[in-house]
Amino acid sequence: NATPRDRLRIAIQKSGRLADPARALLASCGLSWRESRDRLFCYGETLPVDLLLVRDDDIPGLIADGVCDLGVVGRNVMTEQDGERRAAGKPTAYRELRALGFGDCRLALAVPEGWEWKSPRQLDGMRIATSYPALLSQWLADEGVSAEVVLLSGSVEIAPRLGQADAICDLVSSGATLAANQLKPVATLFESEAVLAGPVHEFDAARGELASMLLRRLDGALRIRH
Ligand code: PRT
Ligand code: ZN
Repeated sequence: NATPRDRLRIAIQKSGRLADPARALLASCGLSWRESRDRLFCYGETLPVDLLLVRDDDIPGLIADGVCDLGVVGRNVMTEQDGERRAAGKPTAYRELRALGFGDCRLALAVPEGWEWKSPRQLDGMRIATSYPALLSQWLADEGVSAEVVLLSGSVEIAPRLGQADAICDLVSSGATLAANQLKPVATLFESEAVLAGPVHEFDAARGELASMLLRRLDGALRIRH
């Protein structure tokens, strides 16, 4: 699919929670870049490793299509999109190479504060709003619950107050957003952090050597941090 390249291309989030820590981590591996004027592409100076600055949701697809070789993305996004690919009959196209130790959060099921929570079976016949339909559907199936998944791309936490859903399934870190919306977490579906993602297949020779060197440096940088 992609044209042969002897440079490695890494996709990271352009702006958002993972943007600065991703850059800082890669810089601590000895990489530096000359930024292009549109700030979408950063040309690697010390090593032939370039950055593509994108929305986090685009990162797994860029790896699947071979447009990028590696990406820094939330495990939540990677696993959700893998689930959506499988549901569409497509093969797995990317895998987690390293956990990076930042961007920690969990995907949680939350219900109105007034509910007395006993078990997932309480959700039978209910509507649950989420931006993570594949992860939620898998969990519901595992728990033997039949509920309606309401897909929302944002502002999931206000869905119960708007009458769009009875419960929600969303990312939580401090829990302040849930509390502000009179919701309480009752189950954790998935633990997440930022990961380095790569393709399931091996790289060709030139990029393979670059990728191995980068992983060695990354392991060194991660060891110092922990
Ligand atoms: O523009 P782009 O699409 O790239 O950005 P985005 O808005 O989709 O992503 P962004 O920057 O919000 O999040 C990027 C990644 O950070 C996520 O995919 C997660 O892997 C990770 N992350 C870590 C989080 C959180 N913590 C988090 N708390 N992502 C989102 N949240 C949101 C959550 O959805 C909820 O609205 O923060 C709110 C809850 O936070 P608390 O602290 O109130 O519990
Ligand atoms: Zn996003």
